[in-house]
Amino acid sequence: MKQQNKKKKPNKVALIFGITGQDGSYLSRLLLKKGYKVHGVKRRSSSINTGRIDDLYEDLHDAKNFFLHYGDLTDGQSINNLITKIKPTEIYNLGAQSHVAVSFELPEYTMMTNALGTLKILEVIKNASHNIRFYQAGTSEMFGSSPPPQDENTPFYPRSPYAVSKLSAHWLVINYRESYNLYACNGILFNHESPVRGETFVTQKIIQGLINIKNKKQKKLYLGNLYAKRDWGHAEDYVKAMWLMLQQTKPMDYIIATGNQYTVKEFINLSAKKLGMKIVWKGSKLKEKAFINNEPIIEIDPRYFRPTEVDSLKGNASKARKELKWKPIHNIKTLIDDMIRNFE
Ligand code: NDP
Ligand code: GDR
Repeated sequence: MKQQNKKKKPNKVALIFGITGQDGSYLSRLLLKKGYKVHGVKRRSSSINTGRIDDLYEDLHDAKNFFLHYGDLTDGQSINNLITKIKPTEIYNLGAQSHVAVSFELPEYTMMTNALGTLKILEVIKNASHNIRFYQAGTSEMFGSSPPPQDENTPFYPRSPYAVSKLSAHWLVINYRESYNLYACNGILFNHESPVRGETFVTQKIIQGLINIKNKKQKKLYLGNLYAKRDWGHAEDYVKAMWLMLQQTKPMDYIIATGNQYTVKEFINLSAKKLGMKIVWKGSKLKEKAFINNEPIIEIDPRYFRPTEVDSLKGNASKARKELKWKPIHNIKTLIDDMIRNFE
């Protein structure tokens, strides 16, 4: 009788670096739903940094399937200790200094975390006594100035310390896969957003700024390059692709993108329309401004320009659609709706 009442233990154990970030919070939810034990690595910080997963932790306290541990990608010993103790069957490396503009200010830290951090994980996996499948969070930034549409065969031309660090991690994954026969995949994900997107990334900054202006809590929004083109998807769709990559017979690298492209200015226009804000653009270059009732609400601040910009990204995810059967459910409009709904 006792035996019958015993719950079946999940045999899949995931370890997520970057669990406190946007993607970490979506991926945790997905894996828990699939019956995984989910372990996550959080950094020590002076104020609480688990806001995106706190509800999850409380809700699932009784389920005993969700665990947080202190660690850091710059601390090889902590990575070794965690992997040895937890014995994950899958590791997702989403941890990174992920802000492109900040990487110009913190190039060394960005390389240490994003490139060397990945190397440290790969070394532990190489020496582990059991098989571990590995997902590396690669990025469309690695294509940099290679013209769109970008796919798995497009040459890389990174344009920031962030992109260089991610490209270094990308090649480390390939090299460890070929040298040591590891099941390790690079997901080359194009921009993806959500209601829990960091506040300094342009989509969240625009939506938050417009809502604050509408509610008279803020007068103006200052932005940089309005003409950069991005292929924006929804994080909820993109974490499914991460999981799918680790469920195949052979490890491969995949592009994940919507195939649609908008400028930053178009993203503003779509968001303003959804919010019922009638904006009018006037002027050009640094003097370009958006007005409501002749009051300027958006202006350019050159401080937000980057030393080198990535002008145009648009991904071709045909390989993932065909081989992984990956299909996004969101589009730009449902993404914006979702991000706005979060403030209601
Ligand atoms: P976030 O910036 O939201 O999250 C990054 C995560 O990494 C956070 O949990 C952060 O911790 C953690 N982290 C930062 N530095 C370290 C460190 N030294 N040691 C351990 N953890 C660290 O990024 P996203 O969720 O948006 O992205 C996830 C990954 O995917 C990142 O690697 C990013 O570069 C990559 N990527 C993202 C895309 C996107 O459009 N979102 C597109 C393509 C790739 P803390 O919360 O304490 O800061
Ligand atoms: P990105 O995203 O650099 O593509 O990297 P971000 O939202 O920061 O910038 C997108 C584009 O908008 C322009 N821009 C501004 N950007 C910010 N952050 N703030 C502004 O005020 C502003 N004004 C204009 C930028 O110049 C850029 O062209 C994101 C990150 O999530 C990376 O980790 C990830 O790898 C890539 O997406 C794919």
